[in-house]
Amino acid sequence: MRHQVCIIGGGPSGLLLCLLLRRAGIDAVVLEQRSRDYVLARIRAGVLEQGLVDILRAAGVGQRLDAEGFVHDGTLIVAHGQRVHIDFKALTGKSVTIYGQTEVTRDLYDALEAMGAPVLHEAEGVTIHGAKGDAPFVTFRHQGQDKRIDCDYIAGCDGFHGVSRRTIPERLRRQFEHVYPFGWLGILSHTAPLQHELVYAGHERGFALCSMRNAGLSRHYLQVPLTDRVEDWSDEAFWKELRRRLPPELAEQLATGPSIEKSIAPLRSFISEPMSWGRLFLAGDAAHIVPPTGAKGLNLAASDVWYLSQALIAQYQGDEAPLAGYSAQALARVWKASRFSWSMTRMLHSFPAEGAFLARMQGAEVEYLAGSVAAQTALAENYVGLPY
Ligand code: RFL
Ligand code: PHB
Repeated sequence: MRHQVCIIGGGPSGLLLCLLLRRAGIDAVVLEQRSRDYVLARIRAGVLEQGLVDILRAAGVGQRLDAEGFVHDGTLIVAHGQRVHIDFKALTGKSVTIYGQTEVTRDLYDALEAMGAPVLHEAEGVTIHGAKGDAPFVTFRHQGQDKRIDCDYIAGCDGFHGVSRRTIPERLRRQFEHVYPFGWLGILSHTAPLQHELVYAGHERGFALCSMRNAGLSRHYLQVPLTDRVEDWSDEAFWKELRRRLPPELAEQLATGPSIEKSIAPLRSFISEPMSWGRLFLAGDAAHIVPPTGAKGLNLAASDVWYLSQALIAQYQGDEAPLAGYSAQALARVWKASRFSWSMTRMLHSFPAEGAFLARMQGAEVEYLAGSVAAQTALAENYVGLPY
């Protein structure tokens, strides 16, 4: 088999890249190790920056998003006795849209299917060959048969645990990592969202976040020790703890009910440089991970994919500079979004091992935020997404 671009990984990065390339007439294929149902069952991101919304619309997958997504003009931060409303719209002129990653993925699948674009699910043993040379190819097993795809370029969109990043020789990679001493326990429930907007709550018992997917579906999170397991948390215990971490007037309004999904995700910051090697280009979680506090993971995947799609399109038109500059261009935005995610995480979580000094610093930071339009603007401009 031959395709111009072979994309490894059928998460949002890989599917969006495939759609953007195919819309530009470039023959791209996606290899995904899991089944379609498995990919669609993963509950992940929920906050889309304007940049991602614009890309989805331009790619022809904005219809359901426009009909069903919630536009949020701000968010509420409650911590250290302060209640700070960050008015994105007034401070930056921009908003974010609440629309689940699962729905984005479903829309991308549907659009690719309608175009007859190949997404090969349950591709096993995907291996990259010759990425440093002029004739790269990818081998894998699909439906019981050994397969080979020859291509011009390979896009590594296979997430943090994928094979693409590790294909780049270790001596050429610089990895930067910060592991936080806690995780997020998340539940999805058929209950009304706490408020119209998201509520980020810093509390001495730990961080909490009240988010949503739609008017009848809530997504809530609690900071938990890394040693906790999902089985340790009954629904009752979750709701009780969430109430304790919210200010009383919000705790009173919290609607509770049975969970329909419950999972724990550890938090880390991770960046691998460079994001390209020969004819292999990494995008999304394959190259970097951010803690979810700033809602940046999916949005960073989208900016990578945007840069990469434009660079590949230029390459096929004879302009080689954008593809040569892809890694540096993507990394510049990745570092800024990683800094924001790290600073939001530091400001709002409890770090008991770090003692009272940090807790006081966090208090001072939230107090400063509450009293400074400049500080609120800086937070808002990062939250709605830096331009690309
Ligand atoms: P993904 O989604 O991990 O997809 C990678 C795909 O590659 C496949 N794969 C392989 N395929 C073939 N061969 C192999 N060897 C393969 N190895 C792996 C995998 O099966 C998978 O389908 O990466 P991608 O596409 O780069 O997308 C990144 C986003 O999924 C991620 O950054 C976000 O979900 C992060 N994130 C959030 N991001 C936001 O922007 N806003 C949020 O509100 C937000 N909330 C979150 C989040 C992530 C969370 N978790 C669980 C990590 C909340 C949570 C709880
Ligand atoms: C979510 O709804 O899953 C969500 C929202 C905001 C975040 C992280 C996750 O910062």
